[in-house]
Amino acid sequence: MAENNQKVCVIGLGYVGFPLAVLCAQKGYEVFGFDKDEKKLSRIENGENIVGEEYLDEIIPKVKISVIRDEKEIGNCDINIIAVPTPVDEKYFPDLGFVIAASETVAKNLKPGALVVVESTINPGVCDEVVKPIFEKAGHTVGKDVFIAHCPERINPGDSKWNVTNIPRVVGSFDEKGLKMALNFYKSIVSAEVMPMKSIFEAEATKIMENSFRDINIAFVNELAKSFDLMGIDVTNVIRGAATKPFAFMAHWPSCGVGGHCIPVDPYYLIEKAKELNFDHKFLRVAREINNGMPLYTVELLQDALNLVGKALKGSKIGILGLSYKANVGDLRESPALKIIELLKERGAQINIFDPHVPGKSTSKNIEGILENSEAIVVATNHKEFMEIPPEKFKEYDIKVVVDGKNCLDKEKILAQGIIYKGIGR
Ligand code: SAJ
Repeated sequence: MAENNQKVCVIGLGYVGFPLAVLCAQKGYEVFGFDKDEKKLSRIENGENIVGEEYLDEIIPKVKISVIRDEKEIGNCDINIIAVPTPVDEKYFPDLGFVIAASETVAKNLKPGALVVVESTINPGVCDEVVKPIFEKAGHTVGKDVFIAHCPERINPGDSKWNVTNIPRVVGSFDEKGLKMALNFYKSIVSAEVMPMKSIFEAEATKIMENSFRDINIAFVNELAKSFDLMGIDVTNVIRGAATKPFAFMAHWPSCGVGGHCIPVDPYYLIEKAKELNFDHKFLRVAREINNGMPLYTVELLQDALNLVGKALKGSKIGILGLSYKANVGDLRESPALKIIELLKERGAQINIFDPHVPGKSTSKNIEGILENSEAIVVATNHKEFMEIPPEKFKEYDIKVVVDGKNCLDKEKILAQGIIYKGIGR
């Protein structure tokens, strides 16, 4: 629970910052939220669950989050959490603009002696080379009148089991006092292990390692999917077979691409940092190339399947089921579906889109609507609504080809309808 009425300010009220702010308020902190997006602030004032995570629904009505519109009010807070995006630009170069802006805002208004924790995912060295100098330039002495720590976020949007209340954390700082302050804070809100790292660099490296681990393992099964497809082997059955081994194997699944705010982005932070030190993370680079190539691979599967029924991509009516980067959420960031649509349009296909979680960007209002306007279907997101489509329905609407980009449909039943089915590696 909160110590002696400490005030917490969360800078960045997205899928990471907002749940954290709610949790801090629930644990007795006086919580303030700061965000550039006025809409978010007013929605929070209206008591809305602005990230839509169900576990927050019952907590929000019982807690108070005060929004800050005058950044000077940050100066009342004892603990400042920076939870802003760390994207990459179109050339996959890290964009620390949000972290820099947030750090400058906090540094300008800092309460002397306050703790500043960066939760945004960053590469080793960012706290030392980017964040710390900002506070020093503002006249603060790190370890004396400001304490800086890094506690990388581990939010998994849409996960009904793991969330900010129970996910273990790692924490690193520049100094003992900063580490102690950060450990005390996270131990007061998280009902899971909070592991102190030997340095802030180790804390930065931990998260990048976690997500790079995921990216290379997905690339591994994506490459297997391509080779096993040529051998007529269903890679998903082989993965299930390998997963019967109770140790030393961790299943990942091939798909039409790797999206989201983290997995396809974080490895580039490490690749670029190591490049500064003349080290080439070729393995990470190759994994990124494989995963970035999956949308094109999916389009080529569709093209070959259409050719089997005497059709070309050009002029064909293609229905895209799903825009979001992962199941049952409405988040488009780095979504492979967007790349697939771009590639199909370049090849002259006529596109229809339906994603129940992204109605604003769907051209059809429902599944029947998209099926009646399509000759072939690409499943780009494994939303539960799509997995419930009876295979007969594809036949009913005379769909000739189904490309299952998330291997989430019943292959045998679709084939039994006389429809060409192509999965990713199955
Ligand atoms: N994907 C595959 N094959 C897999 C797993 C995922 O193709 O075996 C694809 C998904 O379809 C999606 C992308 O990769 O497009 C990312 O999937 P994700 O499940 O990692 O989803 P994120 O990015 O929302 O959440 C991840 C967290 N996910 C899990 O560990 C399950 C975790 O890595 C981080 O806590 C989080 O990013 C973060 O914030 O860094």
